[in-house]
Amino acid sequence: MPDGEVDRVRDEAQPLGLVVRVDRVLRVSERDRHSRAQGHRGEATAVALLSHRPDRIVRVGLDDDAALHADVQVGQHVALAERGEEHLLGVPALGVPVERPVTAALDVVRVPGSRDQMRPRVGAVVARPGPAVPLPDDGDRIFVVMVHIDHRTLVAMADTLTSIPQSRALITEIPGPRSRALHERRAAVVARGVSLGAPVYAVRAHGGIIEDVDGNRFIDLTSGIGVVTVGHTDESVVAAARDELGRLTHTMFPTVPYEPYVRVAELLAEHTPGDFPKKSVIVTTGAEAVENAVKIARRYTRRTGVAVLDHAYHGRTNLTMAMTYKAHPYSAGFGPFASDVFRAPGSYPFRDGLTGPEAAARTIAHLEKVVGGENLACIVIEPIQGEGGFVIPADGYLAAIADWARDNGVVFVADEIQSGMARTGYWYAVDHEGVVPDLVTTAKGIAGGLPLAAVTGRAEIMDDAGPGGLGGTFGGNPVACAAAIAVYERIETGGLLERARAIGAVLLPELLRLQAKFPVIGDVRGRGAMLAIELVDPHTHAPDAAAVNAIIAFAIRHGVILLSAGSDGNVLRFLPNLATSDELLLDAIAVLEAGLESLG
Ligand code: PLZ
Repeated sequence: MPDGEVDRVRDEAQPLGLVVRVDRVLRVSERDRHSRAQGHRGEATAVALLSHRPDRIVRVGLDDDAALHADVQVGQHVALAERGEEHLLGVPALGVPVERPVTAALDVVRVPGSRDQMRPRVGAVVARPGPAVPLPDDGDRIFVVMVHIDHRTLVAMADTLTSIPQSRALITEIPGPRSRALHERRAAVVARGVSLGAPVYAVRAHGGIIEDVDGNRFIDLTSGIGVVTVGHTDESVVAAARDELGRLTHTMFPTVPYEPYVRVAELLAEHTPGDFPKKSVIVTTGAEAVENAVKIARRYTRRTGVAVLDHAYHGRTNLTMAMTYKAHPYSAGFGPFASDVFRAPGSYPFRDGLTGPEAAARTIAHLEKVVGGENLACIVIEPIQGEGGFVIPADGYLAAIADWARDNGVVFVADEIQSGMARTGYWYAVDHEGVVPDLVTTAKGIAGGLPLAAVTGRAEIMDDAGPGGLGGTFGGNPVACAAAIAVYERIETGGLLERARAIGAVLLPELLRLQAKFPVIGDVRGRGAMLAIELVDPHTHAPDAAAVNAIIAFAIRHGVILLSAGSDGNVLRFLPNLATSDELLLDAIAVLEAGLESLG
């Protein structure tokens, strides 16, 4: 049987109608559930262990649930892992035509707790009495079915059980037919200004792998631009978000407050650099965090000027467009722009050859000339520039700028939206330099994929704005906060700072090896799991964006998703998530090497 194909040959021949092998656990989203039959009856999810033992139906229920002893019906609602099929529960397609009564569940999972806490997960299955059920990692042993239990709604959990083999697999040409069909639909209704990276449409993801609608599996070296740092669909993050979703979806914190927001602010205070009282405002997106940082600094200093650097990226809102370096595609034609934004040259060692102090002197001299330190509310700097090409300033640059800012009463804002939250092997990239900013923006990696962002900093600066001055409807949504709390825990207890450094230790030597072999690689740089190569003409050092684009196109055809960066588009960046195994990383390097070879 080809990889991943579902064998449903015998599913009607067996007493339980469930002899179906699947190659992995699948997700059943609300949307995909067949609601006709059980809509009015409530539904529950059970997990059937099919490991060549079609007689085992596992029911999941509360410890004190009398219904566990009642009959169940395992019916049509068999969730089948048809490769790439979103429509999981189409009854006719399954060839299980009639619901059949089942005399009893043959195995019972009792989950302690009250009914509204019932969130059965794989962990619950593992905890059942009897032989351990393998975790879904091996992908072909656990299977999700829907069972009816009278009028009870015991609510289901199937999407927790995501598991995708951690390997590349190319089933169709790239893009496959389903991706192409989706692309046609998209072209008719999605604005052209929303760019298109990979030409494949994702349907699920886990660990370091994204699976597309055609069943192809890709090694993801983008992490949604550094967002799912703890790994795709990390079990504890998904569980925390799901729990909170069912408990408290939204109140708006300034209207009716809740604990998870406070907890996230505590965690931010604890993990951002600096040993002084800190406060936070939690918002939803990175650009919003940057806007708020500027707003807070302006209010505190009673000044208006904002300093930013060449190659900076801070967002797409009106103010952050003005702060972002590159006009195309980010700001051209979208003006007029916010005023009082001043741009200065930064430190780009590969291109300017300056030491940190030299580059800082240049930045400072420029700012003093064009605006004057006394007119600046803040200077906003990415400690490692993200979209700008993973540019790491030369040693001592950030410290010199921070000193100058302090001496001039300028608020030093570190935009750590891409470089923060364990990405570089430290909580924040400034930690590498021992530099302590006044304000820090955090977003992307903080909530495992849910939208959450924050400004954190010195209490006296943060508190200058009065009640009502900061906030927004969705800022610090409870579900995103719950996910963020789980992310902090995963980073701390899962050794993920170390893992980020280990990823750097695996990838950097490989990239340096490739640099020695391919002169098109002008520079190799990065920290932890934030790495890049800059491609240039070997003779003139002119940026070679065409080579970057060719490699990205080659990589996707071979099952690896890569991303470009850089003001000249000539940087290939690597942002693997921290659940990506060394094996996957090295496999991706092999594809990169073949891509470089294909340049000829
Ligand atoms: N500051 C340092 O990296 C977002 C954006 C890519 P938002 N970077 C990825 C794109 O094409 O939109 C980013 C960042 C830094 C601010 C932002 C903005 O964060 O959450 O996208 O608003």
